[in-house]
Amino acid sequence: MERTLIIIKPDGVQRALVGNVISRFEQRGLRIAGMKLIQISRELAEEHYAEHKGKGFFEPTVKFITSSPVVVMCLEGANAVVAARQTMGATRPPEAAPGTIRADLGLDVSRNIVHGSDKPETAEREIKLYFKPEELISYTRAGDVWLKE
Ligand code: DAT
Ligand code: MG
Repeated sequence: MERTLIIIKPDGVQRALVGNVISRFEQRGLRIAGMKLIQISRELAEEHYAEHKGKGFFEPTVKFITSSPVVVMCLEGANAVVAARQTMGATRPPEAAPGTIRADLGLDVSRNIVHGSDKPETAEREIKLYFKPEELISYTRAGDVWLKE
């Protein structure tokens, strides 16, 4: 069982795509371990995007992610990191495969609707940025036994 950190970015919330995006992850089989609506501070955004500091898109990306509320989720499941990235699609919507969130719902890299951790180690770091341990709940859904042999 693996965990990943997902953010429905300001464009997703403002375009009323929250339910659509959550549905896709749920239908994939991923389980919601934690979820909340928050407004990201500049400090948190800079820490979240620290690996991109110095790049041209860093400042606009920080401005954007702090511009309006976001939904943060911790999702749980087998290979959750890779599975969620697949369901999201490639970073640039024109390169994302049809059927993915970024291809179906977006057009431009700067407004690509969702964030998802890129590696298990990143997920561990990012989950800690957004959730206290007591905000994450481990439980079993009735349907979980139907997700694998
Ligand atoms: P991902 O979000 O797929 O992990 P990333 O970590 O390379 O992609 O970049 C983080 C975010 O920064 C990305 O979702 C959107 C923004 N971004 C990346 N490259 C960009 C670019 N060339 N122009 C504008 N925004 C960009
Ligand atoms: Mg990334």
